[in-house]
Amino acid sequence: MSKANKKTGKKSDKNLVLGLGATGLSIARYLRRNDQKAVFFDTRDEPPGVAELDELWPDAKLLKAEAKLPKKIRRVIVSPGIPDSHPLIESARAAKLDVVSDIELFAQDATAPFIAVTGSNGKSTVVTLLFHMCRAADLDVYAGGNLGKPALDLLELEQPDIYVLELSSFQLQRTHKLRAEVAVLLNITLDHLDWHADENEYRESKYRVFREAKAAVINRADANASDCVGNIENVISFGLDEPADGHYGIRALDGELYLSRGDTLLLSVRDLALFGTHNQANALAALAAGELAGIEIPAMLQVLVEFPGLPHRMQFVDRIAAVDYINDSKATNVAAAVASIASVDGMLVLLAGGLGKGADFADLATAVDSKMRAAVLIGEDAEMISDALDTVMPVYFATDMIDAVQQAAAYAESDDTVLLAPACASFDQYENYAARGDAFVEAVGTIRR
Ligand code: UMA
Ligand code: ADP
Repeated sequence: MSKANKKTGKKSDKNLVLGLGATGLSIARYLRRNDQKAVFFDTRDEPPGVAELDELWPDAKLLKAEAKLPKKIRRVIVSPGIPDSHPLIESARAAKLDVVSDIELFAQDATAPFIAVTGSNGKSTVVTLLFHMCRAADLDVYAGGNLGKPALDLLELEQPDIYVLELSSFQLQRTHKLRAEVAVLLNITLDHLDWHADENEYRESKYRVFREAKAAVINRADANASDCVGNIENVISFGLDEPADGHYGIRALDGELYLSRGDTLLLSVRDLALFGTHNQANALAALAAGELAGIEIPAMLQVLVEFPGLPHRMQFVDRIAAVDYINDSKATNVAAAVASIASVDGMLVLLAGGLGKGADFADLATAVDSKMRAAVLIGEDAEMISDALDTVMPVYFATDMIDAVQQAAAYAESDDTVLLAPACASFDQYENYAARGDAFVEAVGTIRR
């Protein structure tokens, strides 16, 4: 219901849209389609979406960076990149306005069921597995959200049988109602401490995925998860241990490990196209979610045998002079980098660095221990990572990606791996993780030449 201004009695009828990136533009398109009023705001001098907004909404009002909360605002719709500490959000909350994410609007309007996937790591992989699993089961399916295509843009398309959404903590924090057909929480390790008020807020935002869900997938390694799904009837767990009846896990037989449901062996991990223990966990989570969405197991197993993984996730780049080069640019936090290091056999030269987002890099030092030939560091928080690593391995600094790869090639010995697993966001040097991964691939190319 619209709020009314107490003094004038006039109805508040406008939306305030914060952020003009991919999400902001999708919100603009949504509001336009729904004939709603809006004013726009972005903190940047030249927001990326300005030209497109101009075409889409020629008379759109774009507020200046230092603007105060305008009058007659009914609702504030916020892009995920803007933290809650922003003064406009604080003013909006003080004025008791509704502050929501694009996902809140999606959930209100979606007429087909959706699977919601969150977690600190593995989201994109699991969402993409589920997308292919739905396709293999002949379902019309769209995937989006944090994965890339903003959720509201999916509503423009013909109604599918099901949606698969990747949700970040930023998006969940401002989502009040999420009636997911299946809600999946993959794992929680610390990340985004530069955005969230504290660790607890980050964790709580992840658990919000279960609010109002009809069915849930939880990780057995997360001791708190089962408390958050007490009111959900259908809950399936996954984990790397042996599973109880109706749950997913790993069983060993004659020295071979199998993805299993209860005591039924489903697939040898050797037949999984993805590699690394973390991807066994991702495959099990996808199987559990797929089951809850009604997909037959054979169709899902076929996908697990064929899907090689997304670019920039443990992507083999080249083997040069008996050294493997692997691009895991999407390892944007410490836990992800630890998982990728763990999945490499033999010694490695780690290429890391970027924006640390307030992380503690001590865990990286503990995890890498005896596997590391050396680390080559780039980016804004290179010094901070060096402080954590230089007691356990030789650490070198590089000026850019080409310098980093050339140094790494010089330190690597025969049969080593040079692994880009930055443990950091890329925004200090690159547009995004994909641009950083591309720069790595290009730099590896310069060694071959
Ligand atoms: N920004 C400003 N001022 C503003 C608005 C944004 O400086 O007024 C900055 C943000 O701090 C951020 C960048 O601009 O550095 C992008 O922010 P945004 O909210 O405009 O982002 P979008 O372009 O809308 O993209 C977002 C997601 N980005 C973030 O959450 C930072 C994309 O996920 C997502 O694909 C897209 O919506 C569609 O849903 C990317 C991401 O990095 C992959 N996500 C984080 C992650 O996975 O770790 C959460
Ligand atoms: P997200 O979308 O959550 O960032 P991705 O599927 O894109 O997840 O994987 C990003 C990186 O996280 C991978 O390159 C890998 O290093 C790491 N990773 C993936 N799955 C897991 C997992 N289940 N546990 C820990 N780390 C993981």
